[in-house]
Amino acid sequence: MSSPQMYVASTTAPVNIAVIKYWGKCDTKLNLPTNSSLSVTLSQSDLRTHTTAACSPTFTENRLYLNNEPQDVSGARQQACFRELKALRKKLEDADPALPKLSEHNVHIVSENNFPTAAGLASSAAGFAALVRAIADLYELPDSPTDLSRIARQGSGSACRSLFGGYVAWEMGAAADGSDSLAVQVAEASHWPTMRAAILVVSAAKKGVSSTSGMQATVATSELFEHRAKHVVPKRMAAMKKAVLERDFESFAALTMADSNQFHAVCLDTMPPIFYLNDVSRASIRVVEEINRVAGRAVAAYTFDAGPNCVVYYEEANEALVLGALRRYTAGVAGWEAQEVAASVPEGF
Ligand code: 2P0
Repeated sequence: MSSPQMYVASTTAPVNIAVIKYWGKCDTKLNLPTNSSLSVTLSQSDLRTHTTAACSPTFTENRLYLNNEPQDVSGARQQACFRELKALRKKLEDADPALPKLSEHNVHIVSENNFPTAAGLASSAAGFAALVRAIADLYELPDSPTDLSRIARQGSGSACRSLFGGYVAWEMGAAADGSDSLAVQVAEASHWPTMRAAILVVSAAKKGVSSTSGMQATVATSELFEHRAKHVVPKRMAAMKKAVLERDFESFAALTMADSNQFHAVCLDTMPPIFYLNDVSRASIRVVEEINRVAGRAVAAYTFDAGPNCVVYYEEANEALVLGALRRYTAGVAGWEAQEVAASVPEGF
């Protein structure tokens, strides 16, 4: 008797770091955001999730392992991804009866991050993007990254942006069913080949307040948040796209730092307040401000997500200046355990 066939596909997905931040949902089930956002995808050689998806008629349930630990797959987010991808596969099978009926099998997923998980380093973004891409490859789906971004978004909002390299916008959309809330590439990484990012890992510990619960508390309690979503972000999205398309680093830097600061101000305006930055994060802001003051213009831009780790964008020509100053100043900060990752932005994929 021949053993039942197992189908396998592997992929990697990169981390993205937003320069215009996503924070707040108007639909928690579909992960529909209250504002659009824009991110830079970082090099996969430095930060990525590697994921293998397999299916077989012998699998009795869906399973997911992350860094060798079994994960709960009964959550609505994972279920939404499995369901939508299976539905797309089922369409292919209905159109071509010769195709194996993979949509009828359970899937096993094995994922591994090469960076701290849930420490505000966008692990859920790379994680869900890799999960969706791996299953899409397993099912041989012809769908574009933008089509798949609608599914990845339901796993974790920021994951929709990790299906592209380079500079990526998540357009919030207007449809109640989320059909136009998706990621589009603003520019390939190769459009701005001199862009660099350094990550100062202030803490690899798991964050105290998850993004999902933090943003819900913000939506419920912060007035500043409403002003930001309605009156600030739309203008910044347009200005950031222009800065990227024109490779205008000074505008890119000013917008990036202002948006990080406003996101953390909105966190502080939440009741009870959310503190993602710590003393070391604030020290790194001062270092970047000092680098720019001495340079006489913005040559470095800091940004922080839902955690204390600092990402600094700069251009290749200023690498010695920016990394040298960061090393020099941070060496004197008590409690600093920064490991620095110089991560170039990757070629498009
Ligand atoms: C961002 N962050 O744009 C912002 C900036 C954190 C701060 O996207 O609930 O993990 O899974 O949709 O995507 C983190 O939020 O939240 C995030 P869910 P997600 O990158």
